[in-house]
Amino acid sequence: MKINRSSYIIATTACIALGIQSASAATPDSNLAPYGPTPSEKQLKWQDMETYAFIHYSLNTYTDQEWGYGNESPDLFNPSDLDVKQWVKVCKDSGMTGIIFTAKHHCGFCMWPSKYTDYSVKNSPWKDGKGDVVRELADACREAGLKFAVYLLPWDRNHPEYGREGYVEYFKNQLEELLSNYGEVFEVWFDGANGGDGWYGGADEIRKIDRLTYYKWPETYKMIRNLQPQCLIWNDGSDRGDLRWVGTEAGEVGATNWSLLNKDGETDWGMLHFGLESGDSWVPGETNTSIRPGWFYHSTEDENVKSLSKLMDTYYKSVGRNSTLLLNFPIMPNGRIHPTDSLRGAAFSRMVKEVFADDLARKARCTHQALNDGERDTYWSPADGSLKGEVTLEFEQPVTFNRFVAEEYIPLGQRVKAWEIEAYANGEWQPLKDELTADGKLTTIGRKRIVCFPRITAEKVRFKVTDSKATPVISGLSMYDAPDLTPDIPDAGEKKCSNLRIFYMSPTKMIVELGGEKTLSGVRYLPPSQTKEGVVTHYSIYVTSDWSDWKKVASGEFSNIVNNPIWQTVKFDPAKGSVVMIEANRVAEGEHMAYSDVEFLTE
Ligand code: FUL
Repeated sequence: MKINRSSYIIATTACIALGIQSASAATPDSNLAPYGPTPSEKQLKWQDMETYAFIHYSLNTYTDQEWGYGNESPDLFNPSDLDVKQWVKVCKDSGMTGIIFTAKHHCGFCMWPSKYTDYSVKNSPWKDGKGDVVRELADACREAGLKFAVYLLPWDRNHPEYGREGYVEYFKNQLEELLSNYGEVFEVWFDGANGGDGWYGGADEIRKIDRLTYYKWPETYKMIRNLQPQCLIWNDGSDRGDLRWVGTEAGEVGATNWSLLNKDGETDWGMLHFGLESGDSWVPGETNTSIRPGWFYHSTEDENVKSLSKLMDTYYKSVGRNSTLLLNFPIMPNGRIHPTDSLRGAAFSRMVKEVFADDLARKARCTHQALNDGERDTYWSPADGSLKGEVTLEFEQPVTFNRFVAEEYIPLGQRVKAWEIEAYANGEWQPLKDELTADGKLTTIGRKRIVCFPRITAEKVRFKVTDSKATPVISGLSMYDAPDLTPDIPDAGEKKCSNLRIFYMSPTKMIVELGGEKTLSGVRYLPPSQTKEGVVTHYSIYVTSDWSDWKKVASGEFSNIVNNPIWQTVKFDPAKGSVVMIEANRVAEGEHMAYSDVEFLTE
């Protein structure tokens, strides 16, 4: 990354001549050295991708599940209209710069004809077993100028050897296949869900592994670096990869977000969500979420595609907080992305473009050119090495705006710990507070920090760094007037609709009276959202009309409910009853089951 010193010096001189306001003189410091950990070239390039897509597609799509158990038949995979070009178009139109594809999810089914297993598309009716979804997608991405990457789940609920030595070799072989035969891969995603119950070749049992040692990550990492040196490793809480999970699938990282972690040791939730100020390694956060409540397609969620305002909120809380946004688009059973998702994605991309179309900071009568030249390789830094500094942007005509963006020059490290923005309006300086945080305070900046606040008209705007680990190095300031969004449908999980009589028979049995006999065909369960305590992960459902003859109508697991606490839908053969019992066979934490809401599907 080139530091454009000459334009910097010209800019500074011009600004001083024109009288730029600056508490600590903004003169160039030609000896600025990096401070602390710094990003690699590939981490810098990755962060420039800003928004890229996840695509979840596997046998789950055909079983209406979030996690397969590993015993689902490959016969299920027979899409009538699989069209990777449509996926690529939708993703491109949604502003996505790349795609990460679920080559293998928890069920172990391979979306490419791996030579190491029969549990793959080669034993499916689709294209008479001659198809390769990974190949088609990788090619379509390249053709359309999108980057391509793979999600390969270490936990494989199908493989007989899972939990034993043999599986680790198998996993490595599969990764080698994917990294050797499909061109450039920009990221490998190793989901953190690891070990538990599964089919395991018919053993149908619980297998636990030590996630820190079992997979022999150091060897695998060596192979990845060797085969694809530019590829980033996403790994959740195990051997440190190049990127980190941000501790939630809700689509937001902490407003304070350091791109740092320690090279060794466990990472707790706080470290994932906020980074670690004192961390010794550059491990930036990637914010992942789905455009729908679930990761896989469920027709029951067709009405719950995230609203435009929710997607914008997600953008501000990911890209706008020194992270990237990995946004998931599920594939329908026919092999295409649903039109609502595609329209919402396109609206999102248009809105992002519209919000950031006109940088008002450029209209400042005198501004520091390195700060508003639109270049990320020029920067401003207080001359005296001070940990504080400020710059004022002055406007000939008052400007109206509601977004402010600051960018640090991260090749020299992430430094800023606290900053402020003030607007001079109606004869006084007023602080602008971030309306997307509880206290409105501004802490880290990193690659990009977007601040949202109510629209204001001002003659001058002051940017102040009030605390920094080392002298701040700022590469850009910009201001925008984002159009108002019309409020739209609430997102899944926000509604509360039950007013039924609910009581407990024991800490793990919840009874609901339906108010008369009904023909019941399903139950929906919304877990508590802020805690794992009482979240039901495995359930049985019973129905009765006389309180003595209980008919078991369903049992199973609520997959991924801990990381993604959304409505869970269980459908079963219609059964008559006036009372329903939901039994928690397992809860994520604690002894008592808990819920936010339940609903019943009746005929
Ligand atoms: C999770 C998985 O368990 C989900 O199924 C999904 O793939 C998501 C992206 O990661 O942890």
